[in-house]
Amino acid sequence: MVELAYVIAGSEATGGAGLQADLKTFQELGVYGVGTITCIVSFDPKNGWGHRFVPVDPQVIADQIEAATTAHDLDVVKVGMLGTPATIDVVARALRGQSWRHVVLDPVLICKGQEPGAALDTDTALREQILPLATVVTPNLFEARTLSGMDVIETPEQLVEAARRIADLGPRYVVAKGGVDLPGPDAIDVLYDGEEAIVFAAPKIGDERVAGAGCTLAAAITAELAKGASVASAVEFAKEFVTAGIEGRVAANTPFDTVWQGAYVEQLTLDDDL
Ligand code: PXL
Repeated sequence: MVELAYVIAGSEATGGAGLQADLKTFQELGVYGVGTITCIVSFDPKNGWGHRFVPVDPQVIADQIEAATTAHDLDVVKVGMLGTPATIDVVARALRGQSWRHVVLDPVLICKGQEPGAALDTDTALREQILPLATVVTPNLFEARTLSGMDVIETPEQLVEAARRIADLGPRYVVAKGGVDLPGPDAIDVLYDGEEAIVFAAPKIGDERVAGAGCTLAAAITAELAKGASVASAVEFAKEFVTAGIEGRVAANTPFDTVWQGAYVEQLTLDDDL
């Protein structure tokens, strides 16, 4: 029987990030994906591809969660962009309403185009209501700085310290992502499990951010956990999967490329043919 993975996240209209990237990742990794939409992001090509952000009505989010969790016995969920305190309230209530084997939180903090004031409320609500429910959280460098309260994170050691501080806020496992933003030749990610830190390093592929990398990494971790992997092996595999997706990235008319979730399986097929 196929395993199921659930995602509660925003729609991103170009197909590069958000729920679209999550569901593509689930499909590539052989799990049956179920998705709930929290908000709709439509980049604006007339305005520097800035974010246009529309939250879904909280009752409609609750209805979607009711349909998804009643139709299926779901025990592994990824939480992506939430976007407003009202959305966070309704998602936190739903998460508390049943037990989960894993809650993987991609703590998407701000979205360009949102009011800074509203974003602060959202950050606080995410930290107070969702973070303590997460078993795994995957902050990027900016999110790691915000959640840890550390102004400067420039070395792998500082990234480990940030992961420790974020673990103190509730989640058992913290995957802190240095990505292209941490200085040095390698893309460094840290997995902290409450006791020890494992540092993953892979040579950076270019020095530009590729859209959808964070979403895809957290979704790949979620899919692997759904299939029964340990957190450490899920994270290690997810990094390989995203690295392939970045290597095989899709160019678009946007100023940034996007991850191709099909690249990992394509590479495997090529290897088999040799
Ligand atoms: O990559 C972060 C992200 C997550 N979710 C949605 C987004 C974005 C970035 O654009 O639009 C819906």
